[in-house]
Amino acid sequence: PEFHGNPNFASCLLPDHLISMAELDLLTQNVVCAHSETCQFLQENLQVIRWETFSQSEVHGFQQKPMDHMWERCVCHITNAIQQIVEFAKRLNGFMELNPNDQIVLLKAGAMELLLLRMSRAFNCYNNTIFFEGKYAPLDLFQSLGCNDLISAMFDLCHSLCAVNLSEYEMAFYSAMILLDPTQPWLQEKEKVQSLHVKLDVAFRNLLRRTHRESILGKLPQRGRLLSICQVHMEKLKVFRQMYPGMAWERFPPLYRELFV
Ligand code: CLR
Repeated sequence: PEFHGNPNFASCLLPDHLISMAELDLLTQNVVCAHSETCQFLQENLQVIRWETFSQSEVHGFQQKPMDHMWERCVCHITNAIQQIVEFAKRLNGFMELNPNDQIVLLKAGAMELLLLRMSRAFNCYNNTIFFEGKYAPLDLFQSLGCNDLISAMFDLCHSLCAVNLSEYEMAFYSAMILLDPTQPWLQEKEKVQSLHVKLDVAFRNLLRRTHRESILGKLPQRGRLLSICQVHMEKLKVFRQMYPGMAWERFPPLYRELFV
Protein backbone atom coordinates (compact mmCIF):
# COMPACT_ATOMS: atom_id res chain seq x y z
CA PRO A 1 0.00 0.00 0.00
CA GLU A 2 2.93 2.29 0.68
CA PHE A 3 3.93 2.08 -2.95
CA HIS A 4 0.46 2.62 -4.28
CA GLY A 5 0.34 5.34 -6.91
CA ASN A 6 4.08 5.75 -7.07
CA PRO A 7 4.90 5.68 -10.75
CA ASN A 8 8.40 4.33 -10.12
CA PHE A 9 7.02 1.17 -8.63
CA ALA A 10 4.31 0.82 -11.18
CA SER A 11 6.91 0.37 -13.88
CA CYS A 12 7.09 -2.56 -16.22
CA LEU A 13 10.14 -4.74 -16.18
CA LEU A 14 11.56 -5.40 -19.63
CA PRO A 15 14.71 -7.23 -20.76
CA ASP A 16 16.95 -4.17 -20.90
CA HIS A 17 14.99 -1.23 -19.68
CA LEU A 18 12.40 -0.11 -17.23
CA ILE A 19 9.54 1.96 -18.54
CA SER A 20 7.76 4.01 -15.92
CA MET A 21 4.08 4.89 -16.16
CA ALA A 22 5.10 8.51 -16.59
CA GLU A 23 7.20 7.58 -19.60
CA LEU A 24 4.31 5.59 -21.08
CA ASP A 25 2.01 8.58 -20.73
CA LEU A 26 4.51 10.89 -22.38
CA LEU A 27 4.97 8.43 -25.21
CA THR A 28 1.22 8.10 -25.68
CA GLN A 29 0.87 11.87 -25.80
CA ASN A 30 3.68 12.11 -28.31
CA VAL A 31 2.27 9.47 -30.67
CA VAL A 32 -1.26 10.83 -30.52
CA CYS A 33 -0.17 14.45 -31.09
CA ALA A 34 2.10 13.43 -33.96
CA HIS A 35 -0.87 11.72 -35.59
CA SER A 36 -3.48 14.39 -35.01
CA GLU A 37 -1.19 17.20 -36.14
CA THR A 38 -0.42 15.47 -39.43
CA CYS A 39 -3.60 13.64 -40.37
CA GLN A 40 -4.79 16.34 -42.82
CA PHE A 41 -8.48 15.80 -42.27
CA LEU A 42 -10.02 15.64 -38.85
CA GLN A 43 -12.37 12.76 -38.33
CA GLU A 44 -15.21 15.06 -37.31
CA ASN A 45 -14.86 17.15 -40.49
CA LEU A 46 -14.89 14.05 -42.67
CA GLN A 47 -17.98 12.90 -40.79
CA VAL A 48 -19.85 16.04 -41.83
CA ILE A 49 -19.37 15.45 -45.56
CA ARG A 50 -19.50 11.64 -45.43
CA TRP A 51 -22.61 11.59 -47.64
CA GLU A 52 -21.58 14.18 -50.19
CA THR A 53 -20.82 12.00 -53.16
CA PHE A 54 -19.98 12.90 -56.73
CA SER A 55 -22.98 12.88 -59.06
CA GLN A 56 -23.18 10.42 -61.93
CA SER A 57 -22.22 13.09 -64.44
CA GLU A 58 -19.26 14.22 -62.35
CA VAL A 59 -18.10 10.61 -62.17
CA HIS A 60 -18.49 10.40 -65.92
CA GLY A 61 -16.39 13.54 -66.30
CA PHE A 62 -13.51 11.95 -64.38
CA GLN A 63 -13.83 8.78 -66.43
CA GLN A 64 -13.37 10.79 -69.63
CA LYS A 65 -10.05 12.22 -68.51
CA PRO A 66 -6.94 10.82 -70.18
CA MET A 67 -5.06 8.17 -68.23
CA ASP A 68 -1.86 10.18 -67.72
CA HIS A 69 -3.82 13.19 -66.51
CA MET A 70 -5.65 11.15 -63.85
CA TRP A 71 -2.41 9.49 -62.77
CA GLU A 72 -0.70 12.82 -62.33
CA ARG A 73 -3.57 14.14 -60.28
CA CYS A 74 -3.80 11.11 -58.00
CA VAL A 75 -0.03 10.92 -57.57
CA CYS A 76 -0.03 14.57 -56.56
CA HIS A 77 -2.64 13.95 -53.82
CA ILE A 78 -0.86 10.80 -52.68
CA THR A 79 2.40 12.72 -52.44
CA ASN A 80 0.84 15.42 -50.29
CA ALA A 81 -0.55 12.75 -48.00
CA ILE A 82 2.87 11.07 -47.82
CA GLN A 83 4.48 14.40 -47.02
CA GLN A 84 2.27 14.47 -43.93
CA ILE A 85 3.28 10.89 -43.10
CA VAL A 86 6.94 11.96 -43.26
CA GLU A 87 6.01 14.79 -40.90
CA PHE A 88 4.31 12.24 -38.60
CA ALA A 89 7.51 10.17 -38.53
CA LYS A 90 9.65 13.21 -37.77
CA ARG A 91 7.49 14.08 -34.79
CA LEU A 92 7.74 10.63 -33.21
CA ASN A 93 10.14 10.55 -30.26
CA GLY A 94 13.39 8.96 -31.30
CA PHE A 95 12.85 8.96 -35.06
CA MET A 96 15.05 11.98 -35.75
CA GLU A 97 17.78 10.44 -33.58
CA LEU A 98 18.01 7.44 -35.91
CA ASN A 99 20.68 7.72 -38.55
CA PRO A 100 19.52 9.21 -41.87
CA ASN A 101 19.94 5.92 -43.71
CA ASP A 102 17.57 4.16 -41.30
CA GLN A 103 15.05 7.01 -41.48
CA ILE A 104 14.89 6.55 -45.23
CA VAL A 105 14.73 2.75 -45.01
CA LEU A 106 11.73 2.98 -42.65
CA LEU A 107 9.91 5.62 -44.68
CA LYS A 108 10.48 3.87 -47.98
CA ALA A 109 9.06 0.67 -46.52
CA GLY A 110 6.29 2.19 -44.43
CA ALA A 111 4.92 5.33 -46.08
CA MET A 112 2.50 3.53 -48.39
CA GLU A 113 1.34 1.19 -45.63
CA LEU A 114 0.58 4.16 -43.43
CA LEU A 115 -1.29 5.80 -46.28
CA LEU A 116 -3.46 2.69 -46.55
CA LEU A 117 -4.29 2.94 -42.86
CA ARG A 118 -5.10 6.62 -43.16
CA MET A 119 -7.22 5.88 -46.18
CA SER A 120 -9.66 3.97 -43.99
CA ARG A 121 -10.38 7.17 -42.09
CA ALA A 122 -11.53 8.74 -45.34
CA PHE A 123 -13.68 5.80 -46.42
CA ASN A 124 -17.43 5.49 -46.19
CA CYS A 125 -18.03 1.77 -45.85
CA TYR A 126 -21.81 2.10 -46.17
CA ASN A 127 -21.66 3.19 -49.81
CA ASN A 128 -18.10 2.22 -50.74
CA THR A 129 -16.78 5.70 -51.45
CA ILE A 130 -13.53 7.42 -50.66
CA PHE A 131 -12.74 11.07 -50.04
CA PHE A 132 -11.20 12.61 -53.15
CA GLU A 133 -10.95 16.29 -54.10
CA GLY A 134 -13.63 17.49 -51.72
CA LYS A 135 -16.28 14.81 -52.12
CA TYR A 136 -16.75 11.09 -51.77
CA ALA A 137 -15.89 9.05 -54.88
CA PRO A 138 -16.97 5.54 -55.90
CA LEU A 139 -14.48 3.03 -57.31
CA ASP A 140 -15.48 3.54 -60.93
CA LEU A 141 -14.58 7.24 -60.80
CA PHE A 142 -10.95 6.08 -61.03
CA GLN A 143 -11.60 3.88 -64.06
CA SER A 144 -9.27 5.70 -66.44
CA LEU A 145 -6.25 4.93 -64.22
CA GLY A 146 -6.47 1.35 -65.46
CA CYS A 147 -5.96 -0.22 -62.05
CA ASN A 148 -9.39 -1.17 -60.75
CA ASP A 149 -7.99 -4.35 -59.22
CA LEU A 150 -5.54 -2.34 -57.10
CA ILE A 151 -8.15 0.17 -56.02
CA SER A 152 -10.68 -2.50 -55.23
CA ALA A 153 -8.07 -4.24 -53.04
CA MET A 154 -7.58 -0.87 -51.30
CA PHE A 155 -11.35 -0.50 -50.80
CA ASP A 156 -11.55 -4.06 -49.40
CA LEU A 157 -8.80 -3.26 -46.93
CA CYS A 158 -10.67 -0.11 -45.88
CA HIS A 159 -13.70 -2.29 -45.25
CA SER A 160 -11.75 -4.58 -42.93
CA LEU A 161 -10.23 -1.61 -41.11
CA CYS A 162 -13.58 0.14 -40.73
CA ALA A 163 -14.99 -3.01 -39.15
CA VAL A 164 -12.40 -2.68 -36.35
CA ASN A 165 -13.54 0.90 -35.80
CA LEU A 166 -10.14 2.21 -34.70
CA SER A 167 -10.09 5.27 -32.48
CA GLU A 168 -7.64 8.01 -33.38
CA TYR A 169 -5.46 6.82 -30.47
CA GLU A 170 -5.38 3.31 -31.85
CA MET A 171 -4.75 4.52 -35.38
CA ALA A 172 -1.83 6.60 -34.12
CA PHE A 173 -0.18 3.69 -32.31
CA TYR A 174 -0.84 1.19 -35.06
CA SER A 175 0.77 3.58 -37.58
CA ALA A 176 3.80 4.26 -35.39
CA MET A 177 4.39 0.56 -34.82
CA ILE A 178 4.18 -0.31 -38.50
CA LEU A 179 6.60 2.50 -39.33
CA LEU A 180 9.18 1.68 -36.65
CA ASP A 181 9.58 -1.88 -37.81
CA PRO A 182 12.83 -3.36 -36.49
CA THR A 183 12.63 -6.30 -38.90
CA GLN A 184 13.27 -4.16 -41.98
CA PRO A 185 16.37 -5.39 -43.75
CA TRP A 186 19.04 -2.75 -44.48
CA LEU A 187 18.67 -1.09 -41.07
CA GLN A 188 22.09 -0.13 -39.72
CA GLU A 189 21.02 0.37 -36.10
CA LYS A 190 18.36 -2.28 -35.64
CA GLU A 191 18.65 -2.14 -31.83
CA LYS A 192 17.65 1.52 -31.72
CA VAL A 193 14.51 0.82 -33.76
CA GLN A 194 13.86 -2.29 -31.69
CA SER A 195 13.96 -0.33 -28.46
CA LEU A 196 11.53 2.30 -29.80
CA HIS A 197 9.26 -0.48 -31.03
CA VAL A 198 9.23 -2.23 -27.64
CA LYS A 199 8.26 0.98 -25.88
CA LEU A 200 5.44 1.60 -28.36
CA ASP A 201 4.25 -1.95 -27.91
CA VAL A 202 4.08 -1.59 -24.13
CA ALA A 203 2.31 1.76 -24.38
CA PHE A 204 -0.18 0.46 -26.96
CA ARG A 205 -1.04 -2.63 -24.91
CA ASN A 206 -1.37 -0.49 -21.83
CA LEU A 207 -3.84 1.78 -23.64
CA LEU A 208 -5.84 -1.18 -24.95
CA ARG A 209 -6.01 -2.71 -21.48
CA ARG A 210 -7.26 0.51 -19.94
CA THR A 211 -9.92 0.91 -22.63
CA HIS A 212 -10.91 -2.78 -22.73
CA ARG A 213 -9.99 -2.97 -26.39
CA GLU A 214 -7.44 -5.83 -26.37
CA SER A 215 -9.70 -7.78 -28.70
CA ILE A 216 -8.86 -5.52 -31.67
CA LEU A 217 -5.36 -7.01 -31.89
CA GLY A 218 -6.80 -10.16 -33.40
CA LYS A 219 -8.98 -8.21 -35.83
CA LEU A 220 -6.38 -6.00 -37.46
CA PRO A 221 -5.59 -7.00 -41.05
CA GLN A 222 -2.55 -9.20 -41.61
CA ARG A 223 0.61 -7.30 -42.43
CA GLY A 224 0.94 -9.39 -45.59
CA ARG A 225 -2.26 -7.89 -46.91
CA LEU A 226 -0.88 -4.35 -46.62
CA LEU A 227 2.40 -5.43 -48.17
CA SER A 228 0.72 -7.07 -51.14
CA ILE A 229 -1.23 -3.90 -51.92
CA CYS A 230 2.02 -1.89 -51.80
CA GLN A 231 3.53 -4.45 -54.16
CA VAL A 232 0.67 -4.10 -56.63
CA HIS A 233 0.97 -0.30 -56.44
CA MET A 234 4.63 -0.60 -57.48
CA GLU A 235 3.73 -2.95 -60.32
CA LYS A 236 1.00 -0.63 -61.63
CA LEU A 237 3.41 2.25 -61.49
CA LYS A 238 5.93 0.27 -63.52
CA VAL A 239 3.31 -0.55 -66.16
CA PHE A 240 2.28 3.09 -66.29
CA ARG A 241 5.89 4.22 -66.72
CA GLN A 242 6.30 1.81 -69.60
CA MET A 243 3.17 3.16 -71.26
CA TYR A 244 4.30 6.75 -70.94
CA PRO A 245 8.07 6.56 -71.04
CA GLY A 246 9.85 9.72 -69.96
CA MET A 247 7.50 12.63 -69.75
CA ALA A 248 4.74 11.56 -67.35
CA TRP A 249 7.19 10.20 -64.77
CA GLU A 250 9.15 13.43 -64.88
CA ARG A 251 6.04 15.41 -63.99
CA PHE A 252 5.55 13.34 -60.82
CA PRO A 253 6.65 14.99 -57.56
CA PRO A 254 10.25 14.19 -56.50
CA LEU A 255 9.15 12.69 -53.16
CA TYR A 256 6.92 10.17 -54.91
CA ARG A 257 9.65 9.29 -57.41
CA GLU A 258 12.15 8.87 -54.60
CA LEU A 259 9.96 6.57 -52.54
CA PHE A 260 8.64 4.44 -55.37
CA VAL A 261 11.53 4.03 -57.84
C1 CLR B 1 -6.13 9.05 -47.85
C2 CLR B 1 -6.08 9.79 -46.53
C3 CLR B 1 -5.11 10.95 -46.59
C4 CLR B 1 -5.54 11.90 -47.67
C5 CLR B 1 -5.69 11.20 -48.98
C6 CLR B 1 -5.07 11.70 -50.05
C7 CLR B 1 -5.12 11.12 -51.39
C8 CLR B 1 -6.21 10.08 -51.58
C9 CLR B 1 -6.24 9.17 -50.35
C10 CLR B 1 -6.51 9.96 -49.04
C11 CLR B 1 -7.18 8.00 -50.55
C12 CLR B 1 -6.95 7.22 -51.85
C13 CLR B 1 -6.97 8.13 -53.07
C14 CLR B 1 -5.94 9.23 -52.81
C15 CLR B 1 -5.81 9.91 -54.16
C16 CLR B 1 -6.01 8.79 -55.18
C17 CLR B 1 -6.42 7.54 -54.38
C18 CLR B 1 -8.39 8.68 -53.27
C19 CLR B 1 -7.98 10.35 -48.91
C20 CLR B 1 -7.32 6.63 -55.23
C21 CLR B 1 -7.80 5.39 -54.50
C22 CLR B 1 -6.61 6.21 -56.54
C23 CLR B 1 -5.34 5.39 -56.32
C24 CLR B 1 -4.60 5.24 -57.60
C25 CLR B 1 -3.18 4.88 -57.58
C26 CLR B 1 -2.56 4.07 -56.57
C27 CLR B 1 -2.53 4.88 -58.88
O1 CLR B 1 -5.04 11.59 -45.35
